[in-house]
Amino acid sequence: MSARFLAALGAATLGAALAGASSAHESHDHGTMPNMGVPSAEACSGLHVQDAYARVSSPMAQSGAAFMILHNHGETADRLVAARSDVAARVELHTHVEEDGVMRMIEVVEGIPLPADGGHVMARGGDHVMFLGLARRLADGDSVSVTLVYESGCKVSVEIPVDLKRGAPGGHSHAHGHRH
Ligand SMILES: [Cu+2]
Repeated sequence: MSARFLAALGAATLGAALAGASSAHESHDHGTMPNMGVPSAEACSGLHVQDAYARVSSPMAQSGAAFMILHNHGETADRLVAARSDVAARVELHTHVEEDGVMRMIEVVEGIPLPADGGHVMARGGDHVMFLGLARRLADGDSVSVTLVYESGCKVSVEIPVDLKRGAPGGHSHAHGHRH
């Protein structure tokens, strides 16, 4: 058997394994949906949002971001898996990573875990809710309706005020070219 054939075989096996993994994942998702149901209001009552605000980097900005502190006062861990809003064409969960000394933002595909009786800070320079393709301009004093979707099936709606005056932590994070 040639080395080339072995390599091809290896790639084919890997491909098959990946295909298997992705279809297994899909069927898993579909399988859990029918019995997921909607959690009771009580079951979701421990999911709180504190100190939320949204901002844009300029009046003409096509995108914006929201920051907040997520609390999970419940006894089971949960995970923020999505955010929805009519204010933008797309709403994503983002974080910042440093690559070659440059801060970039990337989508947090796996969501943001919230331990039982724990929380998570979404703040400037870190995790945020990203609004891509704003449907309208955002100005100080406006508010944005956002629904936070949790892994448990809980949905928490929040009215987030637009606050353009709030300073960035550290005060200089806007000097690096990455703006919201
Ligand atoms: Cu972002």
